[in-house]
Order: sequence, then C-alpha cells, then structure tokens
Amino acid sequence: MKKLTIIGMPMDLGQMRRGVDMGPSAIRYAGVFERLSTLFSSIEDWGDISVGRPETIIDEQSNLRNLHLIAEKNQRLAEMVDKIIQSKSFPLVLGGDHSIAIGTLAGVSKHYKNLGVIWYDAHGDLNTAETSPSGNIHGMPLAASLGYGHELLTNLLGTSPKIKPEHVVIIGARSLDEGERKLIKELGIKVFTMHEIDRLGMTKVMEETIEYLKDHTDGVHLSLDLDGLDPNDAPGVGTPVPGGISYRESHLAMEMLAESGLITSAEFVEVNPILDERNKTASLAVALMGSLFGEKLL
Ligand code: 5AB
Ligand code: MN
Ligand code: MN
Ligand code: MN
Repeated sequence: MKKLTIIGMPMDLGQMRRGVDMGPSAIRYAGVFERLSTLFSSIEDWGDISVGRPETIIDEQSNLRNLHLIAEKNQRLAEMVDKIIQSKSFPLVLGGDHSIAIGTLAGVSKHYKNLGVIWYDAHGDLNTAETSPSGNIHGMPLAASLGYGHELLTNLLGTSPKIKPEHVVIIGARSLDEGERKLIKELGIKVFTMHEIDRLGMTKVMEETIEYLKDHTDGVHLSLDLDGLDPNDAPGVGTPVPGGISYRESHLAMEMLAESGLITSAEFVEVNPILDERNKTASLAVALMGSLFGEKLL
C-alpha cells in the first residue's frame, strides 16, 4: 500500500501525568510528515481528534479513571481509523497515552478476520478494573481488545473481542502485574521479555515473531509504546522502566518488520514532551517510523 494517513490522538486521560496529550504535536515537530513523505506515493495528515482536557480530571471510579470520556473519544478514533482503511490508506496513529489502542484496534479489526498485534512495550497492558494496581486505563488496552474488562472498553463499534490471544506477540516486557501474568499464562500469549531479547538477540526475536504471525493473520497492527525502549534512549515517557530495548535493537526490529511486509497499521504512543529531553523521544519515534516504512541508507 502506498498511501499513508496520519491521525493524532492527544489523549492523556488514561494515566495521571499530564503532557502526553502533546505527543502528536511533538512527533509532528520532529518532522514525521517530511520524513515519511518520500516513502509513500501519497501522505495525508488528518490532524488531531479533539479530546479536550478537563482542568480537573473527574475520577468517576478509582479503578477505571475517566472511563466514560476515554470510551467516547476512542469511539471517535475507531471511526476515523475505519475511514482511513476504507480509503485504502495505511493508518498511522500518534498518541497520546496507550488507552488509545482501544480505539485504534476497534477500527482496524473491523477489516481483518485474524488481526495480528505486536505489542512493543515494557508493560503488558493486560489489566482490568479488578487487577489494576492504578486504575489507569492505559494499562488495560490489550486486555480490552482481547475482550476482558469493562463493556464500554471491550465493545467499541459493537463487537468483542477484537483480536485473538494466539495472534498477539508482546515484545520488551519487564514490568508485569500479578493479574497480567495470570492472564498471559491462561491465554498462552506469546511474550518476548527482556530476558529473551538478551538471550536470543533481537534478530531471532523478530524472526520468531514474524514466523509466528505470518501464516495465521490477514493483517498485523504494530502498537509501539515508547517505554518499550530503554529510558536512556526514550526519556519522555510517563512510566519508564530501566533495562529496556536499545535504540539499535529497535531500529533492527522495525527494519525486519519492513522487510516482512506484514504490518498493515501502526500507532506510536506514550510520548510525553514535558518529561522529554529536547524532543529526543519524539525524534526517536519518527526515526523508528522511517525504519518501519522501509527507509534505506543506501
Ligand atoms: B503503558 C501498570 N501496569 O496498570 C498499571 O505505559 C502500568 O501503556 C501500566 O504500558 C503502564 O498501572 C501502561 C502498573
Ligand atoms: Mn508501557
Ligand atoms: Mn491462528
Ligand atoms: Mn503501553
């Protein structure tokens, strides 16, 4: 597919640290449009979805903070992503906190019977209201897309689940809550923790990921949380965890995905310019997009 459509989702209601709503601006400032424009025959930027930032965040329920607003805004994102795919374009969503994956996956999964998902993240994002230690919905989008959690989050566009556990691969995990570990075991989700990345090397991890997904899926979504990378390379994130995937390993992963031709939609989330160092994390996101979309040095 040679057409790309960018859409921003300035959402910061899925967690407690304000500023991640400026992620789409920071990524645009880092030159996403220019960088990708040579890699596609046509590229459009549809701007941001209006999320609105209530001055005081209303905590409706301590274990599902901002549930109604998040569900409502994700509904809108799902509709826009659906539209982008209908227009035969590749959807690239700029976050925003990771709760936006609920909307992205709702929109994307409409178009695939067996959508694969690569979840590049330090975390599993497999919590529900019952297991979450924080009540933050950015820790729940993968669970919601698999059909676990509050109906307002699982049932966007009227169907649930959006994806099947055997079509999910988590890469970079190094911080999992007890309930998440339980769900991973119960559902048999494929996880490459940092241990496997250290032990096998990123080449093998990506070969296995691609092999695992390619014959069983009709499309693959990349959900890349910048905190999957090491905080030294990606300091501008709300929930950094030391010991992450390196800058080079991440480029290698993106390059291998580009070669595979497997990826049919993508989102880059959790960039928080307020916590960043001179837009380093947003610039990293843009560089990784370059690799993902097949940029070549020579
Ligand atoms: B992110 C934690 N598991 O549920 C929780 O950044 C952290 O989208 C979630 O991966 C991190 O609050 C969510 C402790
Ligand atoms: Mn994370
Ligand atoms: Mn299958
Ligand atoms: Mn995440």
